[in-house]
Amino acid sequence: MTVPSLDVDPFSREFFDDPFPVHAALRDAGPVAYLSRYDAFAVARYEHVQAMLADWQNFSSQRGVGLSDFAKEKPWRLPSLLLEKDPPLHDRTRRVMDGVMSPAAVRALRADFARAADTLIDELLQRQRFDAVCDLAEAYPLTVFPDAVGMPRENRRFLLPYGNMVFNSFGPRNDFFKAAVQDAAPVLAWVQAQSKREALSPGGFGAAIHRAADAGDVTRDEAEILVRSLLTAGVDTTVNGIGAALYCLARFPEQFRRLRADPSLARAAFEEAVRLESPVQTFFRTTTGNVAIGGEHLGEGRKVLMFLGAANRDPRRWENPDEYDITRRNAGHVGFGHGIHACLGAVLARLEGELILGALARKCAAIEISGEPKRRYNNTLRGMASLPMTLRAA
Ligand code: OVV
Repeated sequence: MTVPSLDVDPFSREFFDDPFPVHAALRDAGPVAYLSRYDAFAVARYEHVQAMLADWQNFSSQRGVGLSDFAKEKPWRLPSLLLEKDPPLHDRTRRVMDGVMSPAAVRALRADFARAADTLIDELLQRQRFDAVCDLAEAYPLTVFPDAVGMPRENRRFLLPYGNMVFNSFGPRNDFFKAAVQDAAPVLAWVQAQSKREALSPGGFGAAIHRAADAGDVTRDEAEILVRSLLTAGVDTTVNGIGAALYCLARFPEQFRRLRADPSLARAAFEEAVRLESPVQTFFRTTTGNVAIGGEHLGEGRKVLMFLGAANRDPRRWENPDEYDITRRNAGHVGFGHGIHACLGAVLARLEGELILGALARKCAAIEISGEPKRRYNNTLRGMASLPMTLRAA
């Protein structure tokens, strides 16, 4: 075997604290490296991550997009009908969900989302100091997203430990995963109940999914699993995306000045934060037969970890990859994935990011980190647990 072997642990605290030297080592090792600790392969160069994302025939999602191989281990939850399926089943459910999250449906949310963003920034401007994670990056999606799904107001914070658990589950059964399972145990029954038709108000995405069952496009059981996808993937991701943007704008004041000078850059500022910080860092695929990656050959049934975050900072693809530059031409970044599994909710995430950063740009003269940031540890997601922040009114 010519594939270089690395002893690194990409699911450890040390790695999460500073993944970038390991990202560089993985990219420099070759198109593919062997992760000896996990008996899995790693792909970290942009070219090959992008090619893998495009190639669902050779790199299957059906055997799970985590380390666990569903062909060998029983899935710990009912598999997702989107994330953990290949064509043709994937495409059937994806078509239904594309209809539910149509451009028109998302456009209809804009006014409410904008009002919520303005109100929240006005409230935060009244405070000396707040936590940009809890009070902003979590608070905003936890208001607008469950509203859009049609969920009741109570207990929405329960979505956070639930998402944290599922995103941890794509890694090994390490202490991060075990702690997340413990944290989420009390909310599991609640989350499951929220997928039911009776729990969802008529105007939302949830009800629209259940109407697709009336039309015969999916079964009633499938409709509940599809609502579960929204509840799982729709909050922690945008929390970390908005958190990343705030963290970037506070660390790159020149970029915040540019955003203030032209608030129409808000959407671009969010997109660039998704590239640079890559809230979703990794997903696995499983090889469906003998495959080649950049001339290296892998056999059937091998797990391959795609480092989206490393691809998004690959110097082979990006100029000054570690710089946050809100006018960078960053089209093609893989922060929302690529190909048939590309993020379904990206339209919503971008709307949320645009409106929160737009409100900041119009209302604030300065944004500062005013205490010690604390990292949040998760096997898949990159972000902060705490980010003390101060805003100065414009
Ligand atoms: C992208 C993503 C993450 C987690 C869960 C799901 C999707 C799902 O479809 O359940």
